Amino acid sequence: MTRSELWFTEQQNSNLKLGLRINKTLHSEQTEFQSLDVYETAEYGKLLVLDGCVMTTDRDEFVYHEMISHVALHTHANPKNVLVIGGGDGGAIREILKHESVERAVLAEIDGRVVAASKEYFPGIASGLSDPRVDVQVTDGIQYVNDHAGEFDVILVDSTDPVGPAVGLFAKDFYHAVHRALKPDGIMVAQTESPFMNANLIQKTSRDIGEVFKNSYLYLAYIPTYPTGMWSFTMGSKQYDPHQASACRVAGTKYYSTEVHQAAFALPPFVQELIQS
Ligand code: SPD
Repeated sequence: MTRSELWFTEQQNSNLKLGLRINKTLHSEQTEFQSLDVYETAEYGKLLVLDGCVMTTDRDEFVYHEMISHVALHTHANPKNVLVIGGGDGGAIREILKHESVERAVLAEIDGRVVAASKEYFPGIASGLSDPRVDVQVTDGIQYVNDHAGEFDVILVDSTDPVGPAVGLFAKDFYHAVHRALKPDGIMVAQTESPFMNANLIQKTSRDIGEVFKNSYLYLAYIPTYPTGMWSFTMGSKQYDPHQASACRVAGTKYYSTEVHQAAFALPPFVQELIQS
């Protein structure tokens, strides 16, 4: 049997590409907001691509979804109301629902086609979207936070990369709106890209979130199919300190643990320098 010579490549800059061998193209469309493709890859299972960028794969999605969710949800003493902005595949929602304290999880996703494609091609990732605690809103996340002051314990910004529909989700005005949408002890976490590829963006978001919130913290996780594999998240917290988080209170995680929570905040000096300058 001959191997397919079809490759998906994410062009990271003029010198760097990430490539995944494709067995089959399962879906391709241009939505109102972006291009959306689903491929079956030879190494990483099914792959969701938006505007040419890897969003998630069956094989490594757990790292990103556990780390964008559980770090904040274990830092907060009693998270009941949680909002995810973006994240239409449902992976963050699936993790949030593992917390018994959570009474309501809202997903504010601008592109309903992402939700539909995830339900069809990634049922394991989208599995929480039909849970009675979940409210799926196909809407602009920026508008949603502006309209819901003081409602949430935790807000997760599970955005695409800072191009196209996601640009506004990396702006300081948006972090102010997120701050207003949180309760007095609320926490936000935003995905903030790769220290190798996006140093300037990390510097800016860290500074902006640090100016808007009482405290900000950067932490890392390792995601093979994201550019360079090293990925950052930035937390803004009104009160809680993630170093004082509870021990892991959910079962069945494959990356997140009590120890990984603490270790994720240990930054290599070159990353530490980014957020100090
Ligand atoms: N370069 C990849 C950045 C994507 C971050 N969001 C992914 C969405 C998965 N729920």
